[in-house]
Amino acid sequence: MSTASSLLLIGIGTAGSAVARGIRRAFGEGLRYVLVDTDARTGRDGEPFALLGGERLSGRGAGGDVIAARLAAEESIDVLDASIEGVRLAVIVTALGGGTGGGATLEAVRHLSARGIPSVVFATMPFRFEGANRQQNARGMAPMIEEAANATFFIALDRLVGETDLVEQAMRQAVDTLASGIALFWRLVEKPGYIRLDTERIRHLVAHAGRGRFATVTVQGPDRAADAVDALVRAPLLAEGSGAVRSILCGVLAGEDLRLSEVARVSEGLRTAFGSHTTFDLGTVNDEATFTGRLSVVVLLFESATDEAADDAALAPGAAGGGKKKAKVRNPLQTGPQGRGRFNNAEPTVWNGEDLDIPTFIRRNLHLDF
Ligand SMILES: Nc1nc2c(ncn2[C@@H]2O[C@H](COP(=O)(O)OP(=O)(O)O)[C@@H](O)[C@H]2O)c(=O)[nH]1
Ligand SMILES: [Mg+2]
Repeated sequence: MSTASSLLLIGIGTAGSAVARGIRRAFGEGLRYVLVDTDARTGRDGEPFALLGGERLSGRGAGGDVIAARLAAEESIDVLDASIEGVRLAVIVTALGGGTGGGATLEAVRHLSARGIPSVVFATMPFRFEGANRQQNARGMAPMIEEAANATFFIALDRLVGETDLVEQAMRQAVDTLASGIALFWRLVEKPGYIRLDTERIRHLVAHAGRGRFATVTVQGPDRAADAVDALVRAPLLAEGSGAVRSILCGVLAGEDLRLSEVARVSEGLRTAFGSHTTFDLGTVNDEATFTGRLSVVVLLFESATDEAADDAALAPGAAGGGKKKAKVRNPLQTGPQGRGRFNNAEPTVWNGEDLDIPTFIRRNLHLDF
């Protein structure tokens, strides 16, 4: 336990696990992670893997059914306990729109929270071409995940990838882009340079962060700091979102050629662009082998909550940690009605005698923190 990282990566579902694998590849050795799925095929030799719903689904997966996945996760989420010893912060990567990513993420977050482990969730939202059911399915889960997690990033795959013709290519590109971005975040925490942002600091920063936006950029050349700022200011993933930015978390990754003036340029540029009244935290990574000549910047923007007073209270010293709840959260994606109407357009499904068009939390009288 003493040598294990206190930062754990959790990939949930098929696509979530693919992204987690990509992060691990991009980061290199030493990243602590576990893959979680209802589908036994996701677990490969030598990989840490936790099977959810072994009894209920026999390792066959949830077949794209969020509710089946969620029930499976409810029953068996304790399997995560074998992977979380000494963990202080969990980063979850998941893909909404299918079954397990959507259904099991909420249970995982709640389980971790109950054990005092805060979660940062990176969740992809389906491509438009995947159809209305998947979109709706994802939008139904997003507010609940946002409410339960400490910090959430909803990443629209359409925005991440842009125009491509081939589905296969779009999917692969999405995994690569997201994985390399999150791997930079990992470097920031695990391979600190002159200005350190370790797990404990990040844990504190994200404890009450709420919904965030996330982007990375890599540039080179004589004006690389200014170019990085320009690119980030124009980044579609940072432009999205409705609320004002409350805090900025920024990592500058470079080789030993990193100049103080470049750090200052990035920091000033981001504050000017995204809000001078924000909390600003910056860390550096000096990785000569990988970064000499190049400059990468990873930016996490967190939006203000609807209730300033509650937000201030939530940020008070000592309030950080798992199990917290922000006072109020808006529908993160502003996508129309919440609650009962959510599955209206889904195909009717009857399973084990239950009408699955009625959301589980209504059928089962579960308490949700809306
Ligand atoms: N980036 C990427 N996304 C995928 C891929 N396959 C599926 N997705 C996305 O992930 C969502 C969930 O699909 P999947 O992972 O198969 O479902 P799950 O295993 O039940 O969680 C889909 O709606 C897509 O938006 C893939 O290969 N790459
Ligand atoms: Mg799957």
